[in-house]
Amino acid sequence: MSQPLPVLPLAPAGATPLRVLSIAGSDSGGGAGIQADMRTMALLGVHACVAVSAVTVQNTVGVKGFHEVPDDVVAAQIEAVVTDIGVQAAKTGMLASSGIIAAVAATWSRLGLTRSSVPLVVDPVCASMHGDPLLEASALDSLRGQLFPLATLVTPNLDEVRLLVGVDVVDVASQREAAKALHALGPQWALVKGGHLRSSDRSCDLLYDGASWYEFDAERLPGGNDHGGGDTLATAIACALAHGYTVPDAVGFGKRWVTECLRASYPLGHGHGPVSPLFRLS
Ligand code: PXL
Repeated sequence: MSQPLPVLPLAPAGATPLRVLSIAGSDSGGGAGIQADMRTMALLGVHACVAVSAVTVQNTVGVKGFHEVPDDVVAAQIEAVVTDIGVQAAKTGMLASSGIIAAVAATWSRLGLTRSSVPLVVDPVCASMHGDPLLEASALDSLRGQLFPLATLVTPNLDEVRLLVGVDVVDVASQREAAKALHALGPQWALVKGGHLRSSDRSCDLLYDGASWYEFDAERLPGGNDHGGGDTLATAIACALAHGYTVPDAVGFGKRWVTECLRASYPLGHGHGPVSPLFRLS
C-alpha cells in the first residue's frame, strides 16, 4: 500500500458509536449482502443495523434461489431502527422486487428522511457475479423512478449501468455518458464503477454530480475472489458519509478500503471467495 489507509475515528469504549443501516439480502455463504456489510461496518467501528429484504440460498458457486421478506416487514424493520436507534447513513443492496423498493421509498418519505438528514447510498444490485438474478426484471423502473431520486449516491457496476440506462461502457467517453444518464434519474451523485472495464489494467471509477467530475483509480488486482466487492464499497462509503465526509471524500475512502479488502480476499468453497476486511484485525 503506498499511503496508509485513513482511519475513521472510533467512539471511545462504552460510548455509542455511529450507526449505519443496511437494507439488503442475506448471503448464506457469508461473502456478500448483509454479511459483507456488517463485517465492513464492524471493522470501521460503526454499529450495524439491518433491514433484511430477502434470504438467498447460495454458496461460492452460485445462488440456488431466494425467499423475499414481505414488503411490510422490510418497512417495519426500517421504521423500528430509525425511530429508536437512529442512523447517520444508510445503504441499499439487493432489494429483490418492485414491491420491496416501493416499500423502502415510501418508508423513507413517511419517516421524513432526506439526503441531508440521512445520506442514502443505493447500490442497484441486479444479479450475482455468477449471473443469477437478484432483482425481478420489472423492478428496474421502480429503482429508477422511486429510489434513485432519494439517493445521495448510486453505485452501479457496468452490467447494472447497461440495464439501467442502456449505455454500453467501453471507454472513458461512454463512462461519462452513463454517469450523465444516471444522474438525470435524480440521485445527487452517480458513481460508474469501471471495475469490469477490461480494456484497462486499472480500475477507474467515475463520480458525477451534474457539475463536477472525479476519478478514482486503483490497480486491478488479480484473482477471482471478489465476491461482495460492490457491497463492501457501498458500505464503506456509507460509513464515511456517517462520519461527515463529503461524497467525493467518502468515495475515495471506500475505493481504498475495497482495494485493501480485495488484496486480503481468500479462497472459499469451490467458486469465488469473498473480499475481506479482516486485514484490519492484524
Ligand atoms: O454482491 C451483490 C450481492 C448482494 N446481495 C446479496 C448477494 C449478492 C451477490 O451474490 O447474494 C444477497
